[in-house]
Amino acid sequence: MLVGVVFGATRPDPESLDELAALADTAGLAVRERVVVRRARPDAALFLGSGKADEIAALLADRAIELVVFDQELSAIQQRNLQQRWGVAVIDRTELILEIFAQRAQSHEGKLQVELARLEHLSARLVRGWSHLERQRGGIGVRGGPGEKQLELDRRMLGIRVKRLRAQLAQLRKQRKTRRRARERKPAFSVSIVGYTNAGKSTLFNALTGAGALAADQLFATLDTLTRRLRLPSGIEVVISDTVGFIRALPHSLVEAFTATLEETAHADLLLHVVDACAEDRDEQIAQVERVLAEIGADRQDSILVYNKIDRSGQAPRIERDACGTIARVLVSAVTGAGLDGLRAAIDERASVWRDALRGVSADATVQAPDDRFAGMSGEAARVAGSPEGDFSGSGSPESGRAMPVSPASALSSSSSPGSDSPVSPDPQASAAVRAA
Ligand SMILES: Nc1nc2c(ncn2[C@@H]2O[C@H](COP(=O)(O)OP(=O)(O)OP(=O)(O)O)[C@@H](O)[C@H]2O)c(=O)[nH]1
Ligand SMILES: [Mg+2]
Repeated sequence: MLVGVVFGATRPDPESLDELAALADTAGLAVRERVVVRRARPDAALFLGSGKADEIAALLADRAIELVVFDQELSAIQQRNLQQRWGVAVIDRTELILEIFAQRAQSHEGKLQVELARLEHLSARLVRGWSHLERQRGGIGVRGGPGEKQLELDRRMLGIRVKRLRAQLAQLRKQRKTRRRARERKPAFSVSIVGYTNAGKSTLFNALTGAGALAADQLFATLDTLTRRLRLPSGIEVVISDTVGFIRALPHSLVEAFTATLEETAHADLLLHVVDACAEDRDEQIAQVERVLAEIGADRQDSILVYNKIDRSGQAPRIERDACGTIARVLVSAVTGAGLDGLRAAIDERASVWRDALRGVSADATVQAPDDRFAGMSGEAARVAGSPEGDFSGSGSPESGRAMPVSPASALSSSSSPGSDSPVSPDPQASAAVRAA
């Protein structure tokens, strides 16, 4: 059973549960009933009123329903109370999405990310349940008790596991960064396909690259980023990636857990924001995607809106430019192929601008790239990246020459350790040079 609660004067509309129903379907659940109720505000104990809760209880028994999914987020207490009252499992939208991600995760990294998101979600609820107990305990005036001990234990175990997962993900992230650096040494224009779930990203990716990425009429069909090379009409070769879809109120723990994978998106030279042109809440979907992009730091990227599925809306393929003549929107159908030549030309146009800018940079030997691109690079790599060699050796002062291999952080911590008389302790001048570097 799907349950939605609308607050205030909004009229209850069963169609507001369409997306939740699609999510439930994706998770492999069969939806028997939809219930939408109106309330002035959520009830602290039950989320809905007790009269309504009893009505639902009767319906649950009558139709032998085993699971209730709420469209809104429930507190741990509301969830527990409802489960006890109804005798069936009760979850909310966030938990349903987490469940889908858990079913879908394929790669090692994807699995770690989903587990982390689940644990984060769980520990947030434990903390909430905990503060509730604390308030009770204050009234009774007794410290401790079995409930408290168990919670404390659970919380500690969760904390340990979360820490371990974070460390593993950080390691993977480092490897990813190294790979990205290697790519940057032989730079290729990178394109990321982003958009609301089910907008047709994978279908478009396949149509452009001939790859066999899974495309299905399901939410979150894609979880792992897939990357292919694509040669454009002008001969420029670009790297293009299909990514996980976004959704309204994407659980924050998921966005956080997936930041590492989404980071690739944040580094792309161009975003193709795919939009289902026929979706009823199309503009809302665009806004939601933009919100998540901002959250992962990818909102300042160069982007093109790709209105997909025009075979359904009956529009003709076309390219639209803004007042400055920059391509802003391309209308296509990934299924029929209409407008795809235009899209390729649009990517080509952006990639050409990028290539010309890059040529300008490599022609100008005095241009300096941002510092972090050189961190940990050998002199050889730094040269390849187009840096003036003199910055790293030879012409610098003896202090700065000696100081280079020391990272600023380690130099600072060793010089600040009290009573350190170690012979390698850097002299103030050298560490100042490090700090300056
Ligand atoms: N009519 C029509 N359907 C399309 C078009 N592009 C994609 N679809 C359909 O839309 C559904 C979703 O397509 P996907 O490519 O899996 O969408 P996605 O954005 O990758 O979705 P997720 O990975 O689940 O976030 C599939 O049933 C596709 O066949 C199109 O241009 N026209
Ligand atoms: Mg997909």
